[in-house]
Amino acid sequence: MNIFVLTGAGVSAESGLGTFRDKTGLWTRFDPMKLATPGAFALNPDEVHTFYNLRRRNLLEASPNPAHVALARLEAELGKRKSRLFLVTQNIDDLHERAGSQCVTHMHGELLKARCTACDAVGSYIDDLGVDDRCPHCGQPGSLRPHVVWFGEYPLHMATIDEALQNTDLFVSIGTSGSVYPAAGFVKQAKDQGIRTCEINLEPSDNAALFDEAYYGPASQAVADWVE
Ligand code: BV8
Repeated sequence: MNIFVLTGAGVSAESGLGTFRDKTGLWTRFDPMKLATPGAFALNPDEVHTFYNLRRRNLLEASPNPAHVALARLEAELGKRKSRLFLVTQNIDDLHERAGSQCVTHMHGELLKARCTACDAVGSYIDDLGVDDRCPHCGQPGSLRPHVVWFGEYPLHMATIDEALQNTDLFVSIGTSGSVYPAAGFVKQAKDQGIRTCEINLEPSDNAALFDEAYYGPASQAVADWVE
């Protein structure tokens, strides 16, 4: 039994990381749509770096919650039964890994990594990033950007994700509003292949109608209950 799990900001909400479209938190001051784009970075790299430096510092203070732990347990359990959990996340935090998940596909990149716009090298980076930082690989000054996928940029690992979707028995979407594509389109892809679909969220998402079953409530409770 292979399970495909897609997670979004809701799975990390109870770890204190902001979501995008809820009424509280970081997003009341920043508009991710204006800051998470290549155009914004070209125009105003300082402001974009500040936006991600704030989130990186938040992340370093945060810890995984029972939802992340339950998914790490599920991965181990399925592995014992020669089955597979394919975990793809829209989140750029490392809480799935810190909870023990061994195989996490970050389709929107990773906040604790930086990429050099000169030599394309990607490396882990936990300090504040700034316009003067030098690439540790090629030495080029001012060439580092957060290794995240902005709006208008192509998500990562799409071929791997498509392949996993072809070999799945159950599709589960956790903590996502279903408002950002192509991630929001995965559930329709699964349904069109006759795969059973399940949503676990605080409330019905934009594409709630596409799910065969749904469990609503805070992820730390709802995901742990579902994994049980
Ligand atoms: C692209 C990284 C070309 C940076 C992010 C159709 C097809 C393809 C593209 C598009 C399309 N239509 C429009 C587009 C363009 C665009 C897009 O989708 N725009 C939207 C706004 C309409 N998409 C893109 O630009 C993508 N690239 O299209 O490339 C292409 C074309 C075809 C095929 C492939 C590629 C790139 C998008 C990636 C942008 N980068 N993040 C960063 O983090 O700063 S997106 C960012 O926002 C997140 O990564 C995430 O994906 C999204 C936020 O969504 P959620 O995670 O769902 O978070 P949200 O706050 O919305 O919802 C939280 C949910 O949790 C809520 O439902 C809430 O109820 C729930 N919740 C809250 N608390 C809890 C909870 N649930 C449980 N427990 C709780 N405690």
